[in-house]
Amino acid sequence: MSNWVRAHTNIALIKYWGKKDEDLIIPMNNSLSLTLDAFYTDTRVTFDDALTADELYLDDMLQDFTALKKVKTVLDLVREKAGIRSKAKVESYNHVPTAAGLASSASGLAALAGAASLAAGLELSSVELSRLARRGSGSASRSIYGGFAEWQKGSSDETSFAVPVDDADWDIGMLFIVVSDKKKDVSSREGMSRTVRTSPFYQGWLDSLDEDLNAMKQAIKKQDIDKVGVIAEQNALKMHATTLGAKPPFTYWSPDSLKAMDSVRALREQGYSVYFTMDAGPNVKLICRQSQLEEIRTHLLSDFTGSQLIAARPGPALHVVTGPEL
Ligand code: FM0
Repeated sequence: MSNWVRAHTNIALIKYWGKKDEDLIIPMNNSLSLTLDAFYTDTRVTFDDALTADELYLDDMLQDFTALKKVKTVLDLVREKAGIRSKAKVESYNHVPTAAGLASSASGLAALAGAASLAAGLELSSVELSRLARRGSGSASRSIYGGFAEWQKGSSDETSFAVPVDDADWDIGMLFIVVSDKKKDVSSREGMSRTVRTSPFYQGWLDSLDEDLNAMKQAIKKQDIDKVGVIAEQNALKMHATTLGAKPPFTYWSPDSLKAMDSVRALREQGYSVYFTMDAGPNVKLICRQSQLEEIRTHLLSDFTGSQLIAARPGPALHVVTGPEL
């Protein structure tokens, strides 16, 4: 039997931004995402008595201690649950169409949760897998599912997990605009922590979330691409607004991010249902009809190069694969 597990990345339409409990990764708010076909991670875990320390190989390269930190959290939880003492070798392959900083902790930690529990002989439910992935990285809790998923914040380790919302088997897709990042990085972990602690705008973000979440769920149910897009775009802009009020302030936007936003607005003026969202980096992700992905991509080729534009469709849940795709 193969121990390789594949998890696809997800992009939040209602963002997770801020933790109530930084150790257990309990979020301040519910979030809602779409899992995508284009980006995924294949991972295998082998528990081995002969190892003296956990090892992480990412795309065949041995990683240092920093990269191992989130991985170790998940491995320790699995060892504790399964009564295993051995160290583990983790082999992981990231499938991102370009080397463009799109590698996501969401697919990585979700695949690890699946692969480590499989290797340990644990038979976990989706909810248990979601809780386990959450401890590695919050957004990974949603990558257990295909289609749309909602991470319900809960109030404890037991009650904070994602659930499926809709299989996304309708005319929706995403187009990634990969822009260069010349600025110094503020990780999402550090960025959200600083914002919660210091930004006077953070409370405003929290206060408007219930409304966004409810409207988003309605829009998904009605398969209304324009409503989904409008709400997602506004939600992302509000999240990014909180970072400007932080001490010290920061932004994930680059000049090219603004250029991409302008292109989206111009396409909208031409009648396309197209909207954008952004995460903890300068790349811009477009929400549009799956049936118009290629048409929109063609239009954008006047502003961006082909390799900057990556189309994605809704992707599947966590699953076992016969071997890694190399
Ligand atoms: O995905 O500190 O999961 O909802 O991408 O590991 O729990 O990397 F930038 C916005 C993802 C945050 C929004 O944070 O943080 C979203 C974000 P961790 P993550």
